Amino acid sequence: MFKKILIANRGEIALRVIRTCKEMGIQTVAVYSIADAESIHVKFADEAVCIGPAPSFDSYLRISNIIAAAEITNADAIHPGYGFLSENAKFSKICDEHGIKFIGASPEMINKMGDKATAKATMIEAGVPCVPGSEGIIESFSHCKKLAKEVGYPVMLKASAGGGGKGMRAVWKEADLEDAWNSARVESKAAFANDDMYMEKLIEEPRHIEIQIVGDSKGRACHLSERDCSIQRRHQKLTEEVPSPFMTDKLRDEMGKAAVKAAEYIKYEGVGTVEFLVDKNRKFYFMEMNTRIQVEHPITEQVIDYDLIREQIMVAAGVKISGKNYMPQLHSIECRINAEDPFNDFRPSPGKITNLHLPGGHGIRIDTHVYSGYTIPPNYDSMIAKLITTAQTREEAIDKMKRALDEFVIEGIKTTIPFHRKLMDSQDYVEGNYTTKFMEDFSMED
Ligand code: MV4
Repeated sequence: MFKKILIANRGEIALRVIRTCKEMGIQTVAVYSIADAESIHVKFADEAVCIGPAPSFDSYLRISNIIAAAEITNADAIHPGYGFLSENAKFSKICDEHGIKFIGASPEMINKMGDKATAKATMIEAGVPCVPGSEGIIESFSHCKKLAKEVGYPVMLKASAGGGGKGMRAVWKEADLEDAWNSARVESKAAFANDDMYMEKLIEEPRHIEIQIVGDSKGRACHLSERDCSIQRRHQKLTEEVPSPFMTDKLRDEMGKAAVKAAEYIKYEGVGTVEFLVDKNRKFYFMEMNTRIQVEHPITEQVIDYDLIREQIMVAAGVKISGKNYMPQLHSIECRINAEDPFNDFRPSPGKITNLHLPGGHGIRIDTHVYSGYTIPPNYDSMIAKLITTAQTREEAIDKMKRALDEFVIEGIKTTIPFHRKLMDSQDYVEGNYTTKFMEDFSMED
């Protein structure tokens, strides 16, 4: 087992990893930028190394500084958390070259799943349901036009290097295809220095339902049920829940089997997530595979009483997995509390927290790094806390969420608490009647 793990991240996920390391008797090293000198993960770690100035590019993304921190503290593993370098193949490779265990996917796996067209071709080989469309990259516009006719409008153009909606265009008729093709490639080139595109039949009003999987070094995998992440704004998840209100036992069994088949086919090792699009007829299609721990992992932990960070560390240390599939025994909802103003187009609202009261009580979990007097720096992601409620039924979990949101006090900055409180009163939400289109019609106005 590792003696010392360096956490190459910040905020709530850095604290989350430090907590599990402490429970496992593993020493921890925090890295921090100058802007995070007063951050709680620095205080809770056994050691802390400043890795650079505020901008992520010069600190949390600066591989040389992170490796140097691992070397001077003699860390034998690095946990990347999510975001930053968590799915950076070059970082994974450099860790290997320095004899430091990267608690995540291998460089080959990251590249294979990071290239969306390759990932999809692999899933087709594995027999995992995929959206009908192009066999790999589109070679030219004339090829694109021909493909769209075969697939049938509406179609979705997607950037192979993309993800999270960048370089993606829905095209409803041929007259719009060329502009979409050109603008998507320009956007993809700018964002990823790569403009390879692929095409899929457009799935209208899909749900985003993802399956948590764990693979061991023997090529076996199991699934830990689903998470419904359909409520998103500009491809940013706002709230997630398990079980999905759209799920049936049959669908869960089929999606769980498909996710395990995907993981075993690629011999996936560690904790991962297989994302699916689910249409109104409950047909599901592979969308993407993520090789990192996800922000929303706590709701899965809550319903099956399972520490996913511990699992990541154990698998990375070569300990084999239990191999059991898990069905949700409870209902859990996560609301992402962001330092944003929902009454002003969710614009960021960094600054000093002058007063903080965290909700508590039975079935309440809060993953946060903030404290009263903490100043939220403007340099990073706006998420400051995750409020998670867990109960026997969805109704009880929603009621608990309402009570917790009413109790939650954060003064000195604007937050999305009022948005979540209004969401919990929305009839469509309460009835579980929502898709990825939900936020298009949601308004904070009465
Ligand atoms: C789609 C789709 C409809 N049809 N693919 C969004 C980003 C990336 N995860 C893929 N996405 C989508 N791919 C086909 N063939 C609709 C989306 C989509 C979406 C998916 C999940 C969650 C939120 C979304 C918001 C807009 C579009």
